[in-house]
Amino acid sequence: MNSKIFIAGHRGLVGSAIHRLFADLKGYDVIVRTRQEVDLQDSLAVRDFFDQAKPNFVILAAAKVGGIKANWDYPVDFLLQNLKIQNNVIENAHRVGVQKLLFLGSSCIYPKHAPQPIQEESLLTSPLEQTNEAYAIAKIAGLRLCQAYARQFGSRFISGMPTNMYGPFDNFDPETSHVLPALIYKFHQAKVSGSKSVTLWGTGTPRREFLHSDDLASACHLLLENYESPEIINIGCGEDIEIRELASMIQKTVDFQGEIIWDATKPDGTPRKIMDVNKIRGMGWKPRVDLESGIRGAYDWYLRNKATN
Ligand code: GFB
Repeated sequence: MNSKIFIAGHRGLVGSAIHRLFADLKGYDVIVRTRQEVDLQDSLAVRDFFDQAKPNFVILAAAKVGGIKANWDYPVDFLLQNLKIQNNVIENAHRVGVQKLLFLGSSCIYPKHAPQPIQEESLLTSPLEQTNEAYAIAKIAGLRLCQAYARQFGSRFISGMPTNMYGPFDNFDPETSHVLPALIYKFHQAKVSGSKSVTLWGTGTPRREFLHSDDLASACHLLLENYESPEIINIGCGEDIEIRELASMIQKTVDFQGEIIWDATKPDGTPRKIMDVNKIRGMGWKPRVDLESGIRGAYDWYLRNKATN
């Protein structure tokens, strides 16, 4: 008999990739709900949904997410919405006897000045980066809640910590999105409107690691079926680049001929956050999408689905 798996957040960047993968796998019946059908912030709605659906497995990819500016401008939304979503889903998963739950956190749970590459053991060893503290605190509460269920009830509630993600179904809004989709949007708009320059945020010197959402989906599959420890596990590609280099790559992909202006009045965020991925690599997983073709694919998706000329 197939196992019922609830993928929370299936319309987002990460959840949609996980949905695509599990929809094609043998042995699973995938359950998804839109926000209109079940608002995960509504405890009663989530309770009713779990009573009726009774999933065997849960992947919690639903979250309020955004780039550096959105995190800074809306700390209440990032803290409160994420706490509500994860508390409702994790508590009800336990209540109806879900066999295994995978909670997804973020690399921003680690201290601003954690030694690089960041090992899982760096969690809570020194202060967080200010620009995304609200989101990080919510995600730390989520992973700790999973660990608490594991300790108190023996629940198989595990937590994966993905690095900066990108891919289809990303948010391309220039104000609220992460850097990679924001740059696709900005270079494309500048190209079609004939602008001579594009203004990017910060100094361009921070370094970030980027993982394609399809690679995260394959990591989630592996962890759900093979990872049993309540200890968190990093999910990344193990390589990072300067934001300036990323900008050049996207500029080239979009074929924008103008100049880049760096607005240093905007925050840089954490100087560097590259994950130590030895733990998940040791399980035989590795990413398949290289950054250049991943950016090409994300731009193609943007052109097909979002771009207005
Ligand atoms: O991806 P991003 O918004 O967030 O920004 P974080 C990464 C870097 O790109 C920062 C620079 O140094 C930004 O200043 N940047 C340059 C830009 N131009 C732009 C632009 O037009 N838009 C954006 N968004 N950035 C996020 C956290 O941190 O990482 C989240 O805020 C989450 O909570 C996520 O953890 C993974 O990488 O700094």
